[in-house]
Amino acid sequence: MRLYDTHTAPTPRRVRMFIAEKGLSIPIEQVDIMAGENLSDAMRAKNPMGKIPILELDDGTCISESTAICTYLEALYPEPSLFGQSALERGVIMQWQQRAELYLFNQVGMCFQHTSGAFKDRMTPVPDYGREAGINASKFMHLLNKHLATNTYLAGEAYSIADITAFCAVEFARVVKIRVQPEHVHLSRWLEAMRARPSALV
Ligand SMILES: N[C@@H](CCC(=O)N[C@@H](CS)C(=O)NCC(=O)O)C(=O)O
Repeated sequence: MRLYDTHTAPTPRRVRMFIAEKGLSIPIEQVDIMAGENLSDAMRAKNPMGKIPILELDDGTCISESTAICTYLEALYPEPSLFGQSALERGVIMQWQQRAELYLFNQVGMCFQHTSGAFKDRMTPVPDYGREAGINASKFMHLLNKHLATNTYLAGEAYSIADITAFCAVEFARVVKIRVQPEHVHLSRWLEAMRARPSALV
């Protein structure tokens, strides 16, 4: 097994953190997305979407989409569970995973891509769209702060993949100057707890 990774990018970080939380050791190959290495014919043969991360299995099968990679690893290595075990746990965790991905992670990503022009060699930035996405991300951070007033982690008492997704989004949001606000005491408490985990350093 091998993970194609870009160390500075937030999506592959989600998979690196997941691997660290599982206590796994998977060889990593760096791909320079700023230089467009992810867009080569060889990389597109592994992921036609031209995105990183990609998990390549020993038989050459490639799995991309970070949640799909984590789903595969969870099935192979169920402990510690990061997707939940009971039907209720799985449902609640996936609910927060989807919320964190759609309303926070993707919004931060769109804000970055459309306001920075970092990928203008491969897309047409629409700055107004990027700014709107940034506003959406900020709104979700307010919602998350309220939710974390009565929940240790996103899905309740158990740390899960939803925390990893939200954490990588909040950390990357600083690049587009979206920050946890002083009044976000609950979000700050959660953020510090996330930063204290060894997986935050990979
Ligand atoms: N939905 C995909 C998103 C992957 C993605 O957008 N990766 C970014 C890095 S954070 C990328 O490879 N960007 C390079 C490009 O767009 O050319 C996933 O969850 O894996």
